[in-house]
Amino acid sequence: MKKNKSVYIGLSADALHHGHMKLLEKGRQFGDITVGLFTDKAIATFKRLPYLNYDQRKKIILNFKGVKKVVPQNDHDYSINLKKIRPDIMIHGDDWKLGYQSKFRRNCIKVLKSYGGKLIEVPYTKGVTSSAFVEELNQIAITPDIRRSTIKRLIQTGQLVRIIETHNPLSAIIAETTHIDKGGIKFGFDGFWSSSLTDSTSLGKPDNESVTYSQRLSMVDNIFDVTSKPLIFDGDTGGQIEHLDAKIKSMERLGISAVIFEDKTGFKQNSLFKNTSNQKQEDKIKFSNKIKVAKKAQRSNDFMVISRIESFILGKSLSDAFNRAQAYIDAGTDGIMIHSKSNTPAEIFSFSKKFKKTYPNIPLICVPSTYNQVKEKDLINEGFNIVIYANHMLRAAYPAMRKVALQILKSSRSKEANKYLYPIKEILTLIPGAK
Ligand code: SPV
Ligand code: MG
Repeated sequence: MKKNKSVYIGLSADALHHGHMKLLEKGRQFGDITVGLFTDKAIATFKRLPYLNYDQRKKIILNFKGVKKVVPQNDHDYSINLKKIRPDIMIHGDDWKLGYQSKFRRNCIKVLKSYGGKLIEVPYTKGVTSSAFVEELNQIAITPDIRRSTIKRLIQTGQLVRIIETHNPLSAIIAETTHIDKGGIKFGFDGFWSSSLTDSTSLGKPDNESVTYSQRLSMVDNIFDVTSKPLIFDGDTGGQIEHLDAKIKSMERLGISAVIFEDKTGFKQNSLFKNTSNQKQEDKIKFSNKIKVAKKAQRSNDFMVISRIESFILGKSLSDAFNRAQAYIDAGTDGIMIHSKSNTPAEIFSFSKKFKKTYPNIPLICVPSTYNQVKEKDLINEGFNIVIYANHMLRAAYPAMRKVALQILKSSRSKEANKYLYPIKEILTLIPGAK
């Protein structure tokens, strides 16, 4: 074949290895290569957020021999780009014959055939995967700056960001490493929630701001020592306004991505208590001022200050919640968390409908603890950007430990509790590096 053909190759180009070089070398033999570079969103839908963002990856791949052009590959189905670009040749690894990619292969073959294009399949390079490489890279090369920026990047992909509570490094390791495969797509948690409820409970204290930020941030530091995912910090009321500057600085320095302040005042109690008669919502203007001070304090571009609206918790109306959202947005907040302790999602959906009409681009967050029947696809339909599973790791651990303690007392030995326990052999080697 003469060397003047147009060639299309789809790549993520996040962690390049010799397998990719094989594809590019093959492409060069025929002519100029256009790389369909997967966007951050496209990668995030089937794996995790790439280590490098789109523009960084584009710069690298444009410098490879034979690559003349880079176009965004927005979808997993290359056939959409093939229709537009009509390359003479498309090159792909032969691994897509099986599994969830096979339907995209069929679509591509159909489109190529329609205008006389050709598909060349290169044998898949075994023993090296970019995903494993990126995960390893994240473990050794995560910096506070990179970690901090991740929540914003995740929101920008347009996917629902899935956050789970972690109250210590072990629960965070579980949150980071637990994945399932649903039809070839990897599902896991995108990040951690540092909950005032579970941090306080782990320390045997009530959730009333008696545990200090310093105590809680040192736990976050320990969590960050052994994980790579981003974290959203439950900032309670934020405490004294004069201390906000220092608190925001400490959070940013650690690599926390966002803080959520709740619009309550006075002696703070957990919002999920049945009786809220001694809980008081902050004045709208005063809370807006708090948000302004917090936003002014931040040093980085990517840290987010999110406002949590407690109107529904305190039995107030949708219009009260919405007016507050408007005021907090005017004050510069980066997102709104609408809280509810209703046993159905109707309340938060009434808010999201109104909110997203006026503010389609302001991130909206919910915490489905009491209305836990709600499915993520419904939250997506209602325009939510982040879901926080706010207390589940600790609520799982407590009954498990209590059951074992009771069993040992009942049996006067531990043999009967064995069925509830992780084997000694496994616990010894649970943490990577243990010998
Ligand atoms: C927390 O997890 O501490 C929260 C959420 O603030 S809630 O407990 O629902 O108020
Ligand atoms: Mg809390």
